[in-house]
Amino acid sequence: MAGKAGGLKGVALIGGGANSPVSGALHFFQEPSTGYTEVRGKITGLAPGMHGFHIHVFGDTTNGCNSTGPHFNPHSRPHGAPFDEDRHVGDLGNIVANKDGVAEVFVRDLQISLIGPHSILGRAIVVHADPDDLGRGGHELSKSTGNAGARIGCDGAEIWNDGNDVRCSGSFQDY
Ligand SMILES: [Cu+2]
Ligand SMILES: [Zn+2]
Repeated sequence: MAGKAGGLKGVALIGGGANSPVSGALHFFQEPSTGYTEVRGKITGLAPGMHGFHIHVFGDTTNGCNSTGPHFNPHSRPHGAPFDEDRHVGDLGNIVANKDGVAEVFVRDLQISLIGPHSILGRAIVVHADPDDLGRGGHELSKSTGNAGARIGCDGAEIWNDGNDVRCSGSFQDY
Protein backbone atom coordinates (compact mmCIF):
# COMPACT_ATOMS: atom_id res chain seq x y z
CA MET A 1 0.00 0.00 0.00
CA ALA A 2 3.02 2.27 0.16
CA GLY A 3 2.78 5.19 -2.21
CA LYS A 4 -0.94 4.96 -2.84
CA ALA A 5 -3.04 8.06 -3.31
CA GLY A 6 -2.97 10.39 -0.36
CA GLY A 7 0.58 9.58 0.52
CA LEU A 8 2.17 8.02 3.53
CA LYS A 9 1.32 9.55 6.86
CA GLY A 10 1.52 8.94 10.54
CA VAL A 11 2.03 10.41 13.96
CA ALA A 12 4.54 10.05 16.77
CA LEU A 13 3.76 11.06 20.33
CA ILE A 14 6.87 11.92 22.31
CA GLY A 15 6.65 11.11 26.01
CA GLY A 16 9.12 12.23 28.60
CA GLY A 17 11.87 9.70 29.19
CA ALA A 18 13.35 8.95 32.58
CA ASN A 19 15.96 11.66 32.25
CA SER A 20 14.14 14.06 29.99
CA PRO A 21 11.15 16.42 30.30
CA VAL A 22 10.89 16.54 26.50
CA SER A 23 7.49 15.71 25.08
CA GLY A 24 5.37 16.43 22.05
CA ALA A 25 4.00 15.06 18.83
CA LEU A 26 5.36 14.73 15.32
CA HIS A 27 3.33 14.09 12.21
CA PHE A 28 4.89 12.59 9.11
CA PHE A 29 3.61 12.91 5.60
CA GLN A 30 5.15 11.91 2.29
CA GLU A 31 3.67 13.07 -0.95
CA PRO A 32 4.46 10.43 -3.57
CA SER A 33 4.15 12.80 -6.54
CA THR A 34 6.86 15.14 -5.24
CA GLY A 35 8.92 12.88 -3.01
CA TYR A 36 8.95 15.44 -0.23
CA THR A 37 8.55 14.18 3.32
CA GLU A 38 7.16 16.61 5.85
CA VAL A 39 7.68 16.41 9.60
CA ARG A 40 5.36 18.69 11.52
CA GLY A 41 4.59 19.04 15.18
CA LYS A 42 5.38 20.63 18.49
CA ILE A 43 7.94 19.62 21.10
CA THR A 44 7.96 21.06 24.62
CA GLY A 45 10.24 20.80 27.64
CA LEU A 46 13.29 22.03 25.77
CA ALA A 47 15.80 24.68 26.78
CA PRO A 48 15.17 27.85 24.75
CA GLY A 49 17.16 28.04 21.52
CA MET A 50 18.32 25.69 18.80
CA HIS A 51 18.52 21.92 19.14
CA GLY A 52 20.03 19.48 16.66
CA PHE A 53 17.37 17.27 15.07
CA HIS A 54 18.39 14.12 13.23
CA ILE A 55 17.45 10.64 12.11
CA HIS A 56 19.91 8.18 13.66
CA VAL A 57 20.63 4.74 12.19
CA PHE A 58 19.12 2.38 14.72
CA GLY A 59 15.65 2.23 16.20
CA ASP A 60 17.27 0.39 19.11
CA THR A 61 16.90 2.36 22.34
CA THR A 62 17.54 -0.46 24.82
CA ASN A 63 20.44 1.67 26.05
CA GLY A 64 18.53 4.92 25.64
CA CYS A 65 19.75 7.42 23.09
CA ASN A 66 23.19 5.84 23.03
CA SER A 67 22.06 2.74 21.15
CA THR A 68 20.56 4.71 18.26
CA GLY A 69 23.99 4.85 16.61
CA PRO A 70 25.28 7.69 14.44
CA HIS A 71 23.37 9.85 12.00
CA PHE A 72 21.67 7.89 9.20
CA ASN A 73 24.25 8.16 6.42
CA PRO A 74 23.80 5.55 3.67
CA HIS A 75 25.91 7.55 1.17
CA SER A 76 28.96 7.92 3.46
CA ARG A 77 28.91 11.70 3.18
CA PRO A 78 30.05 14.33 5.70
CA HIS A 79 27.62 15.90 8.14
CA GLY A 80 25.88 18.94 6.72
CA ALA A 81 22.86 21.18 6.62
CA PRO A 82 19.39 20.11 5.47
CA PHE A 83 19.83 22.32 2.41
CA ASP A 84 23.16 20.73 1.46
CA GLU A 85 23.17 18.04 -1.21
CA ASP A 86 26.32 16.65 0.43
CA ARG A 87 25.00 15.63 3.86
CA HIS A 88 23.86 12.69 5.92
CA VAL A 89 20.34 11.66 4.92
CA GLY A 90 19.44 12.06 8.61
CA ASP A 91 20.59 15.67 8.82
CA LEU A 92 17.43 17.66 9.55
CA GLY A 93 19.24 20.65 11.02
CA ASN A 94 17.81 22.35 14.08
CA ILE A 95 14.50 22.87 15.75
CA VAL A 96 14.12 26.13 17.69
CA ALA A 97 12.51 26.35 21.11
CA ASN A 98 11.06 29.67 22.25
CA LYS A 99 11.52 31.17 25.73
CA ASP A 100 8.89 28.76 27.04
CA GLY A 101 10.81 25.76 25.72
CA VAL A 102 8.35 25.06 22.91
CA ALA A 103 9.55 24.20 19.40
CA GLU A 104 7.18 24.31 16.47
CA VAL A 105 8.58 21.74 14.03
CA PHE A 106 8.16 22.07 10.31
CA VAL A 107 10.62 20.17 8.15
CA ARG A 108 10.13 19.55 4.45
CA ASP A 109 12.86 17.37 3.02
CA LEU A 110 13.72 15.42 -0.11
CA GLN A 111 16.38 13.07 1.29
CA ILE A 112 14.39 11.38 4.04
CA SER A 113 11.67 8.98 2.96
CA LEU A 114 9.09 6.67 4.48
CA ILE A 115 9.59 4.07 1.73
CA GLY A 116 12.41 2.60 -0.32
CA PRO A 117 16.07 1.90 0.38
CA HIS A 118 16.62 5.11 2.35
CA SER A 119 13.51 4.84 4.47
CA ILE A 120 13.65 6.24 7.98
CA LEU A 121 11.40 3.41 9.19
CA GLY A 122 13.10 1.30 11.81
CA ARG A 123 15.40 4.17 12.75
CA ALA A 124 15.24 6.74 15.53
CA ILE A 125 14.51 10.44 15.61
CA VAL A 126 16.73 12.29 18.05
CA VAL A 127 16.65 15.77 19.59
CA HIS A 128 19.91 17.17 20.98
CA ALA A 129 20.73 19.48 23.86
CA ASP A 130 22.81 21.87 21.74
CA PRO A 131 22.63 23.51 18.30
CA ASP A 132 23.77 21.61 15.23
CA ASP A 133 26.46 23.74 13.55
CA LEU A 134 25.48 22.22 10.18
CA GLY A 135 29.05 21.08 9.54
CA ARG A 136 30.32 24.66 9.54
CA GLY A 137 31.49 25.21 13.10
CA GLY A 138 35.14 24.24 12.71
CA HIS A 139 34.89 21.88 15.69
CA GLU A 140 36.39 18.41 15.41
CA LEU A 141 32.83 17.03 15.58
CA SER A 142 31.34 19.45 13.03
CA LYS A 143 31.70 17.07 10.10
CA SER A 144 30.32 14.04 11.96
CA THR A 145 27.63 15.29 14.35
CA GLY A 146 27.45 19.06 14.00
CA ASN A 147 28.72 19.16 17.59
CA ALA A 148 25.12 19.08 18.78
CA GLY A 149 25.85 17.77 22.27
CA ALA A 150 23.88 15.33 24.36
CA ARG A 151 20.98 13.35 22.96
CA ILE A 152 17.72 14.15 24.72
CA GLY A 153 14.14 13.00 24.31
CA CYS A 154 14.79 9.95 22.20
CA ASP A 155 14.09 7.04 24.54
CA GLY A 156 12.41 4.34 22.49
CA ALA A 157 12.24 6.61 19.48
CA GLU A 158 11.96 3.84 16.90
CA ILE A 159 9.95 4.78 13.84
CA TRP A 160 7.91 2.07 12.16
CA ASN A 161 5.24 1.67 9.58
CA ASP A 162 1.84 0.19 10.30
CA GLY A 163 -0.02 0.31 7.04
CA ASN A 164 0.00 3.96 6.07
CA ASP A 165 0.80 5.10 9.59
CA VAL A 166 4.29 5.76 10.83
CA ARG A 167 4.48 5.28 14.54
CA CYS A 168 7.20 5.31 17.13
CA SER A 169 7.62 3.24 20.25
CA GLY A 170 8.81 4.06 23.74
CA SER A 171 8.85 7.78 24.30
CA PHE A 172 7.39 8.04 20.83
CA GLN A 173 4.12 6.26 21.43
CA ASP A 174 1.22 4.88 19.50
CA TYR A 175 -1.84 7.10 19.37
CU1 LIG B 1 21.49 13.44 16.35
ZN1 LIG C 1 24.74 14.29 10.37
